Amino acid sequence: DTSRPKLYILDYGAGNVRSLANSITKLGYDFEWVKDESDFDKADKLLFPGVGSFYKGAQGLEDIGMVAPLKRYIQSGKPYFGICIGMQVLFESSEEAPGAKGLGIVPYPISKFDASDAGHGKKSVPHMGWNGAWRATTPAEGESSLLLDNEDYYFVHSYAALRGKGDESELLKYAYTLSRYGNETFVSSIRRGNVFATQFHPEKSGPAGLDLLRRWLEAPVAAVSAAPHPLPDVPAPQLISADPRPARAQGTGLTSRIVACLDVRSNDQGDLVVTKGDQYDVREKEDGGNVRNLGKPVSLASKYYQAGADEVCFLNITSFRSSALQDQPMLDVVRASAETVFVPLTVGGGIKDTVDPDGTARSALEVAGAYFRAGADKVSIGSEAVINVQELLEREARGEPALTGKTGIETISKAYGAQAVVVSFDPKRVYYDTTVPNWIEQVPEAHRACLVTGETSTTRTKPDEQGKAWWYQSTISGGRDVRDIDVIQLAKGVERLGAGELLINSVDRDGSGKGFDLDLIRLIREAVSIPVVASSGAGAPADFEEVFVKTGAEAALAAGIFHRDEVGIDHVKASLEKDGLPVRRTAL
Ligand code: 1PR
Repeated sequence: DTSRPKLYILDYGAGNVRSLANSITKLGYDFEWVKDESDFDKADKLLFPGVGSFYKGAQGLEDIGMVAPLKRYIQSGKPYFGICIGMQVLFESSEEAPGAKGLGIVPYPISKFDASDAGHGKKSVPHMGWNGAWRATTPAEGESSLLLDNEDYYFVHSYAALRGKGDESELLKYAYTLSRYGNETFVSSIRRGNVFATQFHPEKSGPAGLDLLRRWLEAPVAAVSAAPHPLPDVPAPQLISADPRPARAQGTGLTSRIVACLDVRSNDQGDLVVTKGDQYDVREKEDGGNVRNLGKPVSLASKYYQAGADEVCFLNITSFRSSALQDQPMLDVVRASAETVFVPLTVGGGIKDTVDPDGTARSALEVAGAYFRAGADKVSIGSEAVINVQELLEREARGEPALTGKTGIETISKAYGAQAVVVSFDPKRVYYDTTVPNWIEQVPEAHRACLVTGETSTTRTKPDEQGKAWWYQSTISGGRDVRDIDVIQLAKGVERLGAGELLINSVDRDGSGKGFDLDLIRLIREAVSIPVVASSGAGAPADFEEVFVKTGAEAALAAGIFHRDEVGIDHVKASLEKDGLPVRRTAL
């Protein structure tokens, strides 16, 4: 169709641009990737989905010689839509990369969120999850709206156009929406002339995000174009309100995030199936001990997206036995899921340095890269993280530099950003009988910070835990081996290595339906300033409320209750909303 505007996407190879491509295709549009300078002349509309870091964005563009052509494109007045880093590069500079220069279209700096946030509860950085975006200024007459005020969008970033960091007069001319994270307000999208850009990811924001993309794509080119820059000077507009979030005055602004998890492994016939264990045992007690089969990974992922999951997580639970890059079926599962799931996708299992059966060495970074290109937004690292932190602590004890820059966490975090690296914990309780005199002496000194004594916190398990105390030991290979390192050591260690989120399972609670291990989640949440996903043990909607309220976890994950259709995601969200916790609305 020659009458249709020619749409181009600019990619500098930094991360998951597959999702944007998938959402454009889903909306029925064709596009081309920008290959060289001449494509900027051919483009009628341009999308720039920046992922990674400001440095990667600015430097990545520089490396492929695209800085000047991109600037010319924007100044020509043709429509531009930047996403995340694709918004930030329009600014002058970023605290994230002091030497790197942005395009300077918006003369204002990008700054880091303050994790120490006063007065709104502890706030983790990155700002990761679903938050609102409210119109900053009164719409001009006849203006076509690109987004709706009462929707939530998916954000994942540590830096933003925070208010109060410089002369705002130019910033406010661009500010389209404001959002708030804890006590900090930032410009979450800009729109002026031909320039539109969002800090959040519309391609990961479910139906609301697709709707926004559709509006921009549908708008006739003339309606979203401008005369060549510089744009005519206008007085800085008045903000509608200094507080963009009147309805969510409490809390950080993020919704309580619900994650659906699919443990995937091949069954004895060699097919990938979604399975689910009890305390990590996935074989049927009867039925010849077959691997429990709960359905097909791609169709279940899509079902949970439709049902309103805020995120979908795949854990390839047996991949530590083989090389992930040889595991094409898992890559296929991610690729196919990314075509129908427009919320973040996490993939775990086997993300580590490996050697293919033919002897080719593969770094963790390469393995992760293959998943990102297939459509994953985050990778989750389990066993390898425990080993890395153990080695880190040993080096430190010997007085050597703690960080080598060589671990998977470090290399992936550097290349794709901390937000793309999740560490998955599989801790096991180590029990002590507190009725034995001097029992405390049996507890290794190093692990006493992680000791829980007295009553356990979930209402339903109290009777089981009388007379016991315990700490949480790290395990590897899906709980098969234990390591002499506790979860606090692990949490602090992986945070230093550059992890951006922690997924906290529990071998004791997995599949039990007894509720999340609140002591465990609380200990870890207090030890770090990155987001925490609570996992293992969800049995009823009330368990989710309990874990959010009592631990401050940013997200809660469940598997069994969703797979067995015992409790629906909508059910969990309705129950949270009834209790006054903010949730992303899920009507599709
Ligand atoms: O070590 O980097 O190769 O990663 C392996 C990954 O596989 C780890 O993230 C590890 O947690 C996971 N894993 C390994 N073995 C098992 C197993 O079950 N035998 N599954 C396993 C972990 C825990 C969660 C589960 C929640 C919620 N299962 O994935 O979804 O416990 O379940 P529930 O709501 O039913 O209680 P590496």
